[in-house]
Amino acid sequence: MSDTVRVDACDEWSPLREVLVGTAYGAMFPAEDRRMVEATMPREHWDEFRPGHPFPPRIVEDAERELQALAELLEELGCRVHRPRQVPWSGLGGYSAAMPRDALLVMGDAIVEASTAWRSRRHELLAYWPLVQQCRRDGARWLPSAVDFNIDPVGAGPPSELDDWVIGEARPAWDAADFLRLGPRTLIGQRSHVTNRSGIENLRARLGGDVQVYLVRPDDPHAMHIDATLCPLREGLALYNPDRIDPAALAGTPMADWELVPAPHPDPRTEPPLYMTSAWISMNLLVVDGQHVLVEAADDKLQTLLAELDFTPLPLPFQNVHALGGSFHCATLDLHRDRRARPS
Ligand code: DAV
Repeated sequence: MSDTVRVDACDEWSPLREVLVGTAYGAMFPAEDRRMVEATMPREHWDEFRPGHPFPPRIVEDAERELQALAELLEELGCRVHRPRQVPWSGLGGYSAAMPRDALLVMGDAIVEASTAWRSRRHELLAYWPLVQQCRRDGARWLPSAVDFNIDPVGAGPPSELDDWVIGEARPAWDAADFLRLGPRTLIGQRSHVTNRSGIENLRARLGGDVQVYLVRPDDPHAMHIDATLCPLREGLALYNPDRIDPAALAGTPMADWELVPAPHPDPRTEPPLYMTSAWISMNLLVVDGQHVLVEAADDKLQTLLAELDFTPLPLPFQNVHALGGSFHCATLDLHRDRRARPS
């Protein structure tokens, strides 16, 4: 295999060839403004989000084992796997490099740095920088964020901008996980507590006029990231979150004529705690190719549904990664999906 990193991915389902898998190393509770925490995080865990507070070491260790097992499984399936550099987040007021999906968006041959709203994420690129440099050397386009991460967009803006969202327009803000790729010229995304209007304009401007960014408005007062609301499985087929979105809300987008299947309601659970997400993190799946889909080992209903839809679910324990804020989609970043390959 050549050492060259290939960056070329413009959907969520073509056969995955090269991928970044996050690391739990050094994960800290992100000490964001209390208003941001209250807008986006589960109420029973609000007090965990304070400066200098690491996630429980046992959860971090177990999450790292789960991520390592994911990396090994993807390698067995023929993917080349990269891992982030280990960064001591405690000294940087940082969060983690467990969720590379939020910080970087790969669209075609471009890697776009998100203008993350959370100030705890302002140094996150340190973890991905060696890989980004290698990608640039090997021909990928690098589109850095030009915004000043020191400006905190929380609460800053006229009240009209803050009606629904905790951030205003003090600077552009967007997280990559508020967008999904549907083809070489198509993204679908949402405004949220971490993505503002100027952030969407900033993303559009950096991608250039060829790429259309369609917006949907899920019914989710805590909206932060779209990847537990919609989950494309293949061209023309997606799971949707029946608590958050009515398929009618996709009118006017390229998903309007897709087959949309409601994801099964997740079973409630308490251990390890879901500090940062709802139980709908269950539908944050990673499609490996036209056949294989990664799904949490305990999510039986989802595995049954995927089998009914003619996929082969690949069950893997991942609940400690869930405790850090995401599942298989959040914890990975596709670098290369082979659009020309026939689904295996
Ligand atoms: O509860 O909807 C979504 C995914 C986090 N990256 C939630 C969390």
